[in-house]
Amino acid sequence: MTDLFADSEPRRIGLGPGAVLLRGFANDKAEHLLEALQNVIAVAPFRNFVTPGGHTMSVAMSNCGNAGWVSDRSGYRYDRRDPSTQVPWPAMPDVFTDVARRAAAEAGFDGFAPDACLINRYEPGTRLTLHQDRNERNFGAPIVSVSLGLPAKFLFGGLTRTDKVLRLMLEHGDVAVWGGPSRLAFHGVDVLKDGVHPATGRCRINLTFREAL
Ligand code: MD3
Ligand code: FE
Repeated sequence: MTDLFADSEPRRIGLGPGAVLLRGFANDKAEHLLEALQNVIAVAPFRNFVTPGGHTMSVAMSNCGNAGWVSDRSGYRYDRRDPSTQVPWPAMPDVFTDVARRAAAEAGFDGFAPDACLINRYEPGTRLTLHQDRNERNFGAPIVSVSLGLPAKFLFGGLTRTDKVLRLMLEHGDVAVWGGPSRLAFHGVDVLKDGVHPATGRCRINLTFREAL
């Protein structure tokens, strides 16, 4: 019997200390994730936050869970409510929590209990500049990210802004776990190339799960 995948790329790729990429981990749940996402977005639509510096972010964002990441002229923070309506963020769908917990466990982080999911929508031409995620309460917990739709070039740096940056493509169904010393690494997403994906159309969706509160 010929094994078509015998020499293919590994499904599990170590990216750094505590950082693991699980290629295609969410493939079989992608449709279910996107269906649940529609219900979240119906209550808390995508919007472009303004940074403390006064720039409007090109990536459109929403949240679900007990807390959501928000930004305005006064700073970045987690808030239990959507600032545009003052209504609590929609609950995290079970399929979201399930994928995040299983991926974290696969990477060696048992008991991951995300209370916040930031939802990023990239359209062609949008990008996320190099940054650290440091608004969460507990840096001991990892961040789990799920990529859906169009592929993007992800930039993974070190603990200082000027460290050399690893570039890799994140594709539909890929899940990455960022824990341990990699939890505070600089990272970003290069300008999204135009395209159409059967699952999402002309965009990329990224879910990031956090223990924020
Ligand atoms: C490495 N999102 O929402 S996900 C973010 O693709 C964010 O939308 C990107 O950066 C996106 O803050 C990247 C991968 C990721 C997320 C968090 C990390 C990588 C990380 C935190 C620490 C180190
Ligand atoms: Fe980030």
